[in-house]
Amino acid sequence: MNEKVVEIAEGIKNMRIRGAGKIARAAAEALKHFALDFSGTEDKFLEEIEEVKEYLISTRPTAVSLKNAVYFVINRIKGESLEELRESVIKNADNFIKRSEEALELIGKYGAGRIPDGATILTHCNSSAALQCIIQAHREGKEIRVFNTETRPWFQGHITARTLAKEGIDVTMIVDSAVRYFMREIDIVVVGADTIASNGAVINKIGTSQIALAANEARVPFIVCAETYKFSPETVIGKLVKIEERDPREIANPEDFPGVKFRNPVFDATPPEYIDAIVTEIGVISPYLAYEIIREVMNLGVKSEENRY
Ligand code: RI2
Repeated sequence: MNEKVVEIAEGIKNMRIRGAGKIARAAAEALKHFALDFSGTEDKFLEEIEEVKEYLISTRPTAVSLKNAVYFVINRIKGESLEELRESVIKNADNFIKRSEEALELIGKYGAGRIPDGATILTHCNSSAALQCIIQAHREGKEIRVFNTETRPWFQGHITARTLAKEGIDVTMIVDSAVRYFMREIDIVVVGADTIASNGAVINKIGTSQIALAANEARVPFIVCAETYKFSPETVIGKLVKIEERDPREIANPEDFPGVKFRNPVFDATPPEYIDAIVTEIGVISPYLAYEIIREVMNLGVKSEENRY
């Protein structure tokens, strides 16, 4: 297997590369490296790229962004000769990365509009899309304050807190279990997404659904920022989103707790009734429009499961 592909795939697996958008762009980059470095016949190219596809998709099971990126590049391969095939993969990968970066910019603009001047925002984990909205609101001159969860067990909240502080935004980090305690101070919750199902349920970092419940109880708006490639075509044909369970040693050393079992699911699902809006690059929508996004943007042929994104 191509060295660069292995380096990226292992980086995604061990979370050196993380965040649903970043892993999608990294997967596209891996396919580009495969094409750049390949030497052999056309048939071998097509055979090996299938192996690379399966390998990349196997690295993390929940974020559909990863699969959608890989399918975006592979479903659009055109050409007969090796040169044409390679060029096509490189072009598709570059195209995906560019579209993904442009999507973030637009999400920032649209999402910032939903953040009132003087707002206290709560965010969870580390989402580039959510941060884009918060930072954009700040750059537009809005006086905002952010509470962010540290986000056990990987503490992605540390990245969020540092990023916001660097931007000069007033940020306060809290433990995950303090969310309801602070909810009375919050005006809006802004989070990202790893996958959005056809019924509008949002799969995001573990703990998101508890935050949504607390927000709902306190009548605090809850918005999700997500590029359209976070929507899952295969949920239309009845597939359930697989929730990744990682090594319990990410929580504690089981040897220190004889007789104790550990579970470490890293995502959960927030039902659409707890979500006020989803901010995408094609507009701010209700979660109940998820199916429309999947159908129109991803051109889903429900007849073919392969026909993703
Ligand atoms: P962006 C992350 O997953 C978090 O759950 C975050 O909310 C989501 O991806 C979306 O991130 P992980 O890779 O694509 O940390 O908005 O497990 O950056």
